[in-house]
Amino acid sequence: MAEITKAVKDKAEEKAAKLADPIAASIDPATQQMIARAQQMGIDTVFDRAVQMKPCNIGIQGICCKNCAMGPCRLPLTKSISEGEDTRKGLCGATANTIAARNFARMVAAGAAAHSDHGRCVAEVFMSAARKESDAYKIKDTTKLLSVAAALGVATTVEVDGAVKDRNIDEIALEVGEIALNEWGKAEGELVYLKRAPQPLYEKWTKAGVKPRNIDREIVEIMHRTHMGVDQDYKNIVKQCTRASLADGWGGSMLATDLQDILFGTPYPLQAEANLGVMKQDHVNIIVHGHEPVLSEMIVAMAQRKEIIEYAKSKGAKGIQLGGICCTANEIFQRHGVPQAGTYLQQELAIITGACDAMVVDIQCVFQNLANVAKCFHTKLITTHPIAKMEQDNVVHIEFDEHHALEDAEKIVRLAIDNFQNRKGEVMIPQYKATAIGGFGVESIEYHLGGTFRGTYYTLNDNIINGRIRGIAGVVGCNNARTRHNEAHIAVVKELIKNDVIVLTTGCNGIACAMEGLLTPESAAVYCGPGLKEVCETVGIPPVLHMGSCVDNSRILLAATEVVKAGGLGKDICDLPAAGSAPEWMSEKAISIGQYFVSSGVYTVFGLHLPTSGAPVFHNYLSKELEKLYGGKWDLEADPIKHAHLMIAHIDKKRKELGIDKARDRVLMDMADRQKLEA
Ligand code: SF4
Ligand code: MSK
Repeated sequence: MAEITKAVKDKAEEKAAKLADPIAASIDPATQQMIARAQQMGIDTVFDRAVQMKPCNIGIQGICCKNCAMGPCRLPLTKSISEGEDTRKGLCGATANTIAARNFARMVAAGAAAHSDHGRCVAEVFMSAARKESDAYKIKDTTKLLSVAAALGVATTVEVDGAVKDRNIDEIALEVGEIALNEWGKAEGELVYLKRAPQPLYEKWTKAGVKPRNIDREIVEIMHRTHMGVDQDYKNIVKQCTRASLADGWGGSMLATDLQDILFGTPYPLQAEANLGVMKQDHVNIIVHGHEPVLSEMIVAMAQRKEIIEYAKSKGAKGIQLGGICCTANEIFQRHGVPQAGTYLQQELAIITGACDAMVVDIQCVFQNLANVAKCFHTKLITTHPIAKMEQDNVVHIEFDEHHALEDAEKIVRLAIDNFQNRKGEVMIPQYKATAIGGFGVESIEYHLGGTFRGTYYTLNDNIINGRIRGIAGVVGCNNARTRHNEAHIAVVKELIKNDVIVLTTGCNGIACAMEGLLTPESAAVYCGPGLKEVCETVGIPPVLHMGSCVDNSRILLAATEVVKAGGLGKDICDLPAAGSAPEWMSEKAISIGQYFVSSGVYTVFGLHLPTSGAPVFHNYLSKELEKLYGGKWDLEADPIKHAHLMIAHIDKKRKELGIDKARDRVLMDMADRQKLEA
């Protein structure tokens, strides 16, 4: 009997040991609460699966090749190899450098493809709007249209009888759409937007021979070059990584951002709330998850219609509560103030509340396990994109098409409303949420930090030069279940603002900062160093500026370009006291973003690990040699405080090179120091 009891106990302990510790899994109390609830209900989440399945030690280092059927060839890195001559090779003779570079390149290709295909979809919808084929989509922001037209070389005026007149907006929109769509597959030339970069950077790209010819071609060429037996020089492979990543950052992503702004409005600061606590027990809760605002914009519009709200009330709900997960959250937050329900790692947890009447997904970052979790509740899981379906039979597919977008959105919202009465079991919505201000595009930063007078980035530059602001950091990217949810995101950002570095954020870092209350002007008094605090309080901005979704990293490139243009901080992006970071990255898109940041002159630090460590020579090339070509380089640091200080050290180095390090020495005074002076 005693033995049976012990066996049962051992089994129970073994099972418990395979579950995640909610406190160790996340710093966020709402997340901890929902992980514990899932475990009590016997539903596994990504947090448990991360405990149960360890990553492959060879794959994680980037040194497993499966590019042909003679492999997979695995080239483990041992201590003796790293110290001596590296003779490792696959069956074909591919070296560790070749294998790691090929794997890295394929990540860039997948990431650039994901962002750029998103952009292509937006461009197609834009064309329908320009051709007036769609009732749902219209040219909303004509000011942005005119500025994008100028960047694409589309004339905005016309000469009639010797007089210059404004050109018809519809004609401009059509030409913008045609030129934009052409960027994906034009036969000759180079991407038009490359010329938006500072001239010295453009010249570096020209000299290095990395200017993208068209978006699709560079992605295809990576797949060709990394096929068995093609490019076997890691430096040459990295060259193509640069070209494809630039096609993402200065191509597909930038076009996605611009065309989205024209269709749905350029973001300006607005207020919302963030975290799972935004869901409401007595409302129909619809969670929109994925990336393309083409879908979510229609859901937002439909959920606000009077007859739809009345329909929800007729089913016993008090109204409709929308919430976003992942970059869809960022898109509808920055343009409509729709609350952000959570980050990438909270997607299953939104369903675990028992209050999610529908989760509507499109593309990228969507867990297939959502279908298994939804099965345990009443939640309707709705896929909407022709390229992103799920095999499970409880998933409903309602294909979204720009030609009948409003009808599709209505079908989806009514399905969610009809499902409200099907809730079963106890609803448990964690009572945690924070206020957040978002909507800081290139244009609104110019307004807030440049002022109405000058309308440029001059005031921002002035504050950097006088040292109140030490530098600029772009902190972006995903969560990763291999590390404590949001811990590194928040630690890195807090350490930066404590040291007077203003933070520009996108993606899931933006949501993490929103959940932590860092996207409010009031947070400056609590977390910032004296210089940044003073600027934030004077101008009324948060120390962390939310700039949107993953494709909106292109806004960071353009903001950096504006800082260069405003003068006094060098001639190129690499001259700026600025650095980039992705503390909890996980997606292939992050690698593409990292590569285009680096190739645009940004010192870029990733957290966790990089799939390069098994090939030290290749890793060294990325983290040292690339700087000679473009002024930016990769770095890796898992410890968030050290990570932030690597960025700060780089910022200080740039300040010194610019000769503005002394200015900062003078302003580094806290209130007590000042009071002493005043006395
Ligand atoms: Fe192995 Fe070479 Fe085939 Fe890769 S391409 S799996 S290294 S034989
Ligand atoms: S959603 S790519 S987890 S940031 Fe863009 Fe978040 Fe990363 Fe997806």
